[in-house]
Amino acid sequence: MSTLAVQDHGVAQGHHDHDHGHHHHETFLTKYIFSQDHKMIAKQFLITGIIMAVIAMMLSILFRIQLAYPEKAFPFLETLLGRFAPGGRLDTNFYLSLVTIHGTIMVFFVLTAGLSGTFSNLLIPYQLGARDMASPFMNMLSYWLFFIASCIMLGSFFTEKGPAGPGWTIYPPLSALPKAMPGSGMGMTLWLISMTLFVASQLMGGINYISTILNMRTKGMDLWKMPLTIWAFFLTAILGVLAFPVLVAGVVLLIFDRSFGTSFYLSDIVIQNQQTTFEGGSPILFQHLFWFLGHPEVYIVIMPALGISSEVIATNSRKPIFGYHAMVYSLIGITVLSFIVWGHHMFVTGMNPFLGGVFMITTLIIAVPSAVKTFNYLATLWRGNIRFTPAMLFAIGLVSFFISGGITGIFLGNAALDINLHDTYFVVAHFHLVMGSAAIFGMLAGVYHWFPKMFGRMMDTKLGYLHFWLTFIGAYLVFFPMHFMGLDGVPRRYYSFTEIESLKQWVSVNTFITWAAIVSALAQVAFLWNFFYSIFFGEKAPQNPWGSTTLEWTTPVEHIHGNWPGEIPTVYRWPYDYSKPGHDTDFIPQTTPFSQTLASNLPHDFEDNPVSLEEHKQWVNTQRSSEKEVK
Ligand code: HEM
Ligand SMILES: [Cu+2]
Repeated sequence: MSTLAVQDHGVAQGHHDHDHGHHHHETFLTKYIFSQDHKMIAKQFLITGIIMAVIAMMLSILFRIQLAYPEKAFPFLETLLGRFAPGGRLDTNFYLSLVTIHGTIMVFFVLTAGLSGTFSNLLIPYQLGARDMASPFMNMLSYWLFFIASCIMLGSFFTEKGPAGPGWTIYPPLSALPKAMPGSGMGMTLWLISMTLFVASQLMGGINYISTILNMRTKGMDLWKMPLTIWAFFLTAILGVLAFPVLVAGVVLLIFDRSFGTSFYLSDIVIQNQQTTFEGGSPILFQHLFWFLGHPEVYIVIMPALGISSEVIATNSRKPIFGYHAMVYSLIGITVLSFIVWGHHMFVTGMNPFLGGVFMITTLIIAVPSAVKTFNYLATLWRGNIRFTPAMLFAIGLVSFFISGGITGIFLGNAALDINLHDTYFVVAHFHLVMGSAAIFGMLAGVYHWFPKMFGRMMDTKLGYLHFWLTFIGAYLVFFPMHFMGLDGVPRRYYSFTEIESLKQWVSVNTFITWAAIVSALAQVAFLWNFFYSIFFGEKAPQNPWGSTTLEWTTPVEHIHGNWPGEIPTVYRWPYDYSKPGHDTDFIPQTTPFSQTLASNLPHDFEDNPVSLEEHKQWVNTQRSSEKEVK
C-alpha cells in the first residue's frame, strides 16, 4: 500500500508490519522537546496555541480599555507598559501596534497553527490508521519553525519603538516606508521575518498532511470512508500550500522596497516636504498579493473547525451525519471558490466596476456551499438523541456563530454596500463572529472532545458548561453591538473617535463592550484551570468515552509509539454508522466487518463487493419486516 514508508523513523508502515526493527532510547529531549511523534507534536502545537491565544486576548483587553474610556488615564497602564503608556494613557502608535499584533496572533498563530497544527497532527495518522506522518522529521521541524516565529513576533515588543503597527494586513505605504510611523521600523522588520518562518512551517506541515492522507491510509480506508475531519484538514492543507507562497512573494517584494530602494508598491511619495525616490509602483499590487492569501486564509481558519464540528455533532447526536457527500463537495467548492473572491476586500480601491461585479458574484456564490454545510448540521441535529457534552455545546455554538456571522458576509459581499461599510466596526463585527468566534469554538469543541485521547484523562464537565455559557453569551455581547456602531459609521483602527461629535454617543456602548470582553476573558480562566488541572489530576479516561466509530478510539489510552500495538485495524465502513436498528450498540465502529453486522448507512460501503451488497439488502428487508411485526 504505502510507498512512503517512514523509514527514517524505524517504523514499518502498512498492515503486514512486524515488530519494530529497533528500540528507541527516549530521553527527555527526544520525548518532549524534539519529538517526532505526531501525538506529542499535536500537544506542542496546542499548548503553544493556547499561550498565544491568552497573550492576544490580553492585548485586546488593553486596547479595549482605551476604546471604553478614551479620555481617562489609568496609572496601572504606565506601571505595566512603561513608555508605551505615558501618564497612564496608551500611546497612540502603540494602540495601532496592539491591534496589529492581536490580529496577527489570533489569525495566524492561534487559529492557523494552533487549531490546524493540533488537530491535523493528532487526527490524520489516528483516523486514517497510519503509524505516523509521512515525514515525522519534517513534522518536528514544522513545529519548531512555528515556535521560533512566535518568539520573534513577541520579541518585537522589546524593540525600541514597539511592534509592527500597520494592521495585520500590513498595507503599504505604512509597511513599506520604515520612517512612516514607529510601528513601521524594526517591529515591522521582525513581523516580516516572523511571518516568513511561519509560512515555511505551514508549508512543511501542509505537504506532510497531504502526502500522509494520500499515501498512508490503512486497508479499506478509501477516500469516501474518511471522516469529515480528515476531508477538512486535507482541503485546508491544499489551500495553505497554494496560497501561503503568494504571501511570501508579496513579503519579499516588500522587503526589497523597504531596504533596497525598489518601487514595487510605492510611487511619488512626499515625506515632510521631501520627495522620495520611489516611482511607478502601486500599493494596490500589494493588496492583490496579500488577499490572494488573505481570503483563503479565512477558510484555512474555519474549515478545520467545520470538520471538527461535523465529527462532534454526529457523535453526540447519535445519528449518521446528514449528507456526507454533500458536505465533502461543499468543502471542495469552498476550496476552489475561495481563490477567486479575493477582490471583495478591494472594492474601495477604485477597481473597474465590471471587475468588482465579477468578484461580487463569486463571493455570493461561495455562500451556497456554506449554507449547505449549515443545513447539514441542522439536519443532523434534527431528532437526534442529543448528548450535551461541553464539546457538543461548543460545536452547536460554532453553528450559531457561523450563521449569524455569515449573514453579514452577504451584505459585505455586495460592492455597493461594502463601499459604505468598509473599514467600519461592521466589518470587525462580521469577521469576529464568523472567523474569530466560530473558529475558536470549533477549536474548543475539539479540545473538549479529544482531550481524553490526547492526555488519557477526562476534563471536568461542570467547568466546561460554565466556560461555554459565559463565553457564548459574552461573545455575542461583545461583537453584536459592533454591527450598529459600524452602520453608524464608527471607523475601525481609530485610537479615539470622540472628536467627531456625532460619534460621541457610542462611547457608552464601547464601555459596555469592554466590560463584556473582560468577563469573557475571565471565563477563560475556568478553561485554563480545567485543562491544566485535568492533564495531571483528571479522572482516568476509558478507551472510547463518547462511543465513537472512528479509528483513533481503537488505540490504547496510553500513547505508544506507532499508535497500535499489533497490526493496524482494517476499515470496512464509513465513519458515521450510528444508531442502526438491529444492532446491539448504538454505534458500529469502522473496524466491524459486515460479517458481524450488515448494517451500514452507505450502500457505497459495499462497492467492489456485490455479494455483501446483496446480503445487505436482504438483511435490511428482514430488519424492516421484523420491525413491522413488533408494531
Ligand atoms: C476577547 C475577544 C476579542 C476581542 C474583545 C477583540 C476585539 C478586537 C477589536 C476591538 C479590534 C480592533 C478593531 C479596530 O480598531 O479596527 C480587533 C481587531 C482584530 N481582531 Fe479581535 N478581538 C477578540 C478576539 C479575536 C479573535 C478570536 C480573532 C481571530 C480571528 C481576532 C482577530 C482580529 C483581527 C484579524 C483584527 C484586525 C486587526 C487589524 O485591524 O489589523 N480577534 N479585535
Ligand atoms: Cu475575503
